[in-house]
Amino acid sequence: MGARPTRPVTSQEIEEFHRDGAVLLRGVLPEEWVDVAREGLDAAIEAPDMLSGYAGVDLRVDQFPAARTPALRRLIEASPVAEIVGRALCSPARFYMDQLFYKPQGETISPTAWHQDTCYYNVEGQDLVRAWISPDPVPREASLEVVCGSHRWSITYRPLAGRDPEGDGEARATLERAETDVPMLGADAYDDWNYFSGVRDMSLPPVPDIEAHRDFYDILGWDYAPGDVILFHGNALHAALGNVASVNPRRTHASLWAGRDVRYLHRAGQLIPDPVALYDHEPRTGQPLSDFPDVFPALWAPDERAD
Ligand SMILES: O=C(O)CCC(=O)C(=O)O
Repeated sequence: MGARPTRPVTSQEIEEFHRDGAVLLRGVLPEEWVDVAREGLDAAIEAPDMLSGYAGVDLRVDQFPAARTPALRRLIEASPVAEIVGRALCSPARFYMDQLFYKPQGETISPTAWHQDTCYYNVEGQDLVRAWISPDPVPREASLEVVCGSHRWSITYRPLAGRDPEGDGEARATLERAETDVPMLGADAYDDWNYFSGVRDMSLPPVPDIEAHRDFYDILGWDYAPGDVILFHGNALHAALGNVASVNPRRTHASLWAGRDVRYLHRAGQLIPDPVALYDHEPRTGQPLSDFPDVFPALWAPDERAD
């Protein structure tokens, strides 16, 4: 069993998460775990690997940083994050993968484009949730935003981060650079994978231009303080504001968790590779993630028996 949250997640907060697709849980992560997050993020930022890349000017994104960073592994396996997620889902919390987002301090902190997470992975289901934490204070104008209720629109959008490489020269240049500059094909399992594969499924609709029509949408956002956890649904459209000065870096750890109904779905386009250990299982579309407990362990369950 992991460490306990500073305080219980309330039934109102759980209701808010399911209704809106996102909730800010104030002060649920004990300070010692904020320190572990900081230690892990700093270590991972110092040591990029073949899946580290840039999703914009000064926006570094790493995939699976906990797999190579002991402090982040501890955060996943022993911190209260699994319980917090499980309580929100009312389900066992199965760890799927994690990412880090690093934006250095400076005159203009990078924004993150509007996107939805589910379409980046070979999974589908209603019980997918992100736990977003930072050891840094993040004011509303540089923090995460979510389109309220968008997790219930039943639409899977096309990656990449809402930008269409067919019509967007900047996005295409980023992808081409990623293909040539980033030596990401280290693990055999990733030999067939590259960033272009994620945008090949042109049957998916592009993300609407939310930024240009902000007044039309109900956009949630918060002033974030270390110790808070933002939970948001895998199908929810989200982004982060930027283009403001920041005196501190914005180091973020975002872990993705699956509840009972999440299944493997082999997508025509996949921007983020499967966890490397999954390749040995040759998963089939429709298989529940609980078929692969060694790859996706249930780290918390409502009755304390990890199923
Ligand atoms: O922190 C950010 O800027 C983006 C986070 C994000 O897209 C995610 O956690 O899925």
